[in-house]
Amino acid sequence: MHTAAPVDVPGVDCYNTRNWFQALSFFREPHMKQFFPTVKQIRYEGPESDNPLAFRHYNPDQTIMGKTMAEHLRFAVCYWHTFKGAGADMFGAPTIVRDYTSAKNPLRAAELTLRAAFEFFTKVGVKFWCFHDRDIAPEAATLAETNARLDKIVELAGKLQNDTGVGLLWGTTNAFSHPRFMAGAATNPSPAVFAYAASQVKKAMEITQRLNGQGYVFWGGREGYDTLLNTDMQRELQHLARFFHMAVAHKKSLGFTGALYIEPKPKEPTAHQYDCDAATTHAFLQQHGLQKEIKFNIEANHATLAGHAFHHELAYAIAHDLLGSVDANRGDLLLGWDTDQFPTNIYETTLAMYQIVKAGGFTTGGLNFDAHVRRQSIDVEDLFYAHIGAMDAFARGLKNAARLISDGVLDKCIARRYAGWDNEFGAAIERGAMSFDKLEAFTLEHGEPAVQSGRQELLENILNQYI
Ligand code: XLS
Ligand code: NI
Ligand code: NI
Repeated sequence: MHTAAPVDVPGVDCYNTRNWFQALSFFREPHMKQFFPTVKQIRYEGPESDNPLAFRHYNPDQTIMGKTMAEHLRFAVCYWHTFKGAGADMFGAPTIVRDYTSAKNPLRAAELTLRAAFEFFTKVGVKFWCFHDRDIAPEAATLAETNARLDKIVELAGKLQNDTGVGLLWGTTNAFSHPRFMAGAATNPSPAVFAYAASQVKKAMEITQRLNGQGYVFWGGREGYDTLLNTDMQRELQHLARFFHMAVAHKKSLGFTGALYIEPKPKEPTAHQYDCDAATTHAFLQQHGLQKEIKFNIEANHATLAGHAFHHELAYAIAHDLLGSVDANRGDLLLGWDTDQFPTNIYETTLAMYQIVKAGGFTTGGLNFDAHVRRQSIDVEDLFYAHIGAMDAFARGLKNAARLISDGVLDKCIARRYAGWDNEFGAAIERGAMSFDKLEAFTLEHGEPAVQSGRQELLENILNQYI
């Protein structure tokens, strides 16, 4: 193992850009090689800048509605796509080669990758990262050896977090790549696989706690089925609920104070995934008495795969006090699968931030870029362009949303549209003081109700004025 002495950067506060420079000095120590030497700290240069390696809109220290942009947006970089993704697809080999993954010794490669990741987080100026257990340390022959590898890497991750001020937004487990999980993890027909998955989640939760993670995610990669011909759906759903109850119990026994999130997705890789969308998952949580224990990590591309708009899934989660965190990406509607592209659509980031800011913003959650560069984007600079564009897209969305909220234009229209419910008659229905008999009597007395325009086109025009 490489044993470079840790460099202390006291009091690094990443909400403050000046301190990012301080944190960066860590990577400039003579014993430390830079992994991204062609890229310096990314800074805000304003909308007129033509520097491709600068922010035009994301100005972390700028205050909007009482919080800085960094506090509102709580950006996170995901480890799996950004540092482990190599551009392979089902028709082609990896296209992306990084020197930090090339070491023969798998633990040495894991360590170099982690160091590269923290240089990247610091240079791009995010406050958080997210990982799967198997992203940061490769699986060994036995669970015990795998866990020992994790412990080593987590120790280094803890040091790098301290040195840079970058924190863990959430951790998770990969219980879908290994062949043992081909028929699912918690919904596997074999209790031994269920047990393996539980052991993995137990460890992943413990390392998340050790790294001060603000949350822990469950994405049910293969928790669903390919065909009902071989599936006992009722039994699998019971097992899934049992698994979550055990996870909640373990969280409590650890004293882990982070939030638990389920990340709904309708399909892919399974034909049908049980936590299909926010509403389906909400029903599942209620059915099993878990609605107070688990919130949602809403992913944009999963929303569209489920046939919903991203902001629909956010609005549904918010309406039921279930919004925890967000995987910020987008799909390609022409392709129709989970392409995990970087978000660039200002219309969508505006509508998403409108929901999030109106609901009071994130507490433990944030915007995690669960996105990967395209297969032909093979240079390290492409990783930076991708994150800069995505951060700017959300910064613009935030600014637009803040203006929409403070001007109250949509709120005023909605209040007018529902005004009937504020008078005595509407209020009586709402509080349950009416019956079908009374409503029939009202209708017979008042005749045909007045109708009003929904004003959709006008509202769309108004929205466009803010974008
Ligand atoms: C896959 C999911 C996955 C989760 C974490 O579609 O988005 O990456 O975010 O397991
Ligand atoms: Ni995701
Ligand atoms: Ni996804």
